[in-house]
Amino acid sequence: MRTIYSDDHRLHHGAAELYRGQLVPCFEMPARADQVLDRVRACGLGDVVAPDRFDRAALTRVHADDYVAFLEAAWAEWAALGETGDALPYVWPAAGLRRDVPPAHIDGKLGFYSIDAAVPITAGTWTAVRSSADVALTGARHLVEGADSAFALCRPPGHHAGARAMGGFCYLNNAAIAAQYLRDHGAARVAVLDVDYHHGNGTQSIFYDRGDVFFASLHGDPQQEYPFFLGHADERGAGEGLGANRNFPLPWGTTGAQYLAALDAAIADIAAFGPDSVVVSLGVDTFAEDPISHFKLFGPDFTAIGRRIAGLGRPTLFVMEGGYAVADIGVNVAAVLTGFAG
Ligand code: Q9C
Ligand code: ZN
Repeated sequence: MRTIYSDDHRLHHGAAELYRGQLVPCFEMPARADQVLDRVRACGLGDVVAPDRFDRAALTRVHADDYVAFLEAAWAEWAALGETGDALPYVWPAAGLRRDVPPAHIDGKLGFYSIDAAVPITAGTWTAVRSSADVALTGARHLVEGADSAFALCRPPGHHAGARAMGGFCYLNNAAIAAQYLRDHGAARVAVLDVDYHHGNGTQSIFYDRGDVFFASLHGDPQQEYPFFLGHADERGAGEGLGANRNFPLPWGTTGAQYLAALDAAIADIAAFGPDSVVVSLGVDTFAEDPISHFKLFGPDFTAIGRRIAGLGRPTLFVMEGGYAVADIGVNVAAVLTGFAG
């Protein structure tokens, strides 16, 4: 399996995030991708290649044009105020406030285009974000060209980003952009399987009313876990998408055996949908030692996840999402990928 990777991710390095009432160093850091790359090389998974550059139009197939324009300009607008630290949102158009008048000031835009404050924008963020999407698109292109699998080592991650909102360390939804690319290049039906610890709210919302892209997610129950406001079991899709969305909320403390039982159900749903290709939002923050998560998966469980996905027998693109136990993230990702490759 080929890995697609770019050093551009290092240009995105936020300083701090809110955690239990304090500003702490960002959990989503460059060392994460470096660890994964090291393990991919060490385990002999396959070649590591640079991404191709894709047109902006590939991004606006799933994101609103004004949102992409906001991301492109955000740092310049922030820096024009004389700011040198990270741009962060601090006010949102929640219930009772107006969403119909887009603000002109960057402080307003940051809140208008986000769901939370876990999205620092730095001088290099857009370059890294755009490159991360290129990494995913290149992986999708490999599938279109006949590869049976590819690993898009994306950073920053993407699955919390919606059509018009950043959030949860995510800016562009790499998995959704890749899934749409596959749809636009010959795949009539695509399934996205999200195994990150957190619900893939952005991916779900992007495809919620569509019957051509199936979305299945296993994640911490939103009753007790971020993103709290999406990811419940009764979200089954809408309109033409009714039946093409499936959530498996799981409680804190979920073990490997419990997780794999839910995964079997998700995979049965995907098999019944009959996708031409599969995109996996691959987070390993389900690991027992993850610092911000509460599942109890260990190394062999990650191998088992990969093996089960291989059982679908479809061309499969793995897209890197979360995982914050930095010392172990590479081992756990490599376990999924080698489990898949057999
Ligand atoms: N400071 C992904 O795994 N939590 N994102 C914020 C802790 C946000 C996780 C509260 C978690 C986002 C891609
Ligand atoms: Zn996550």
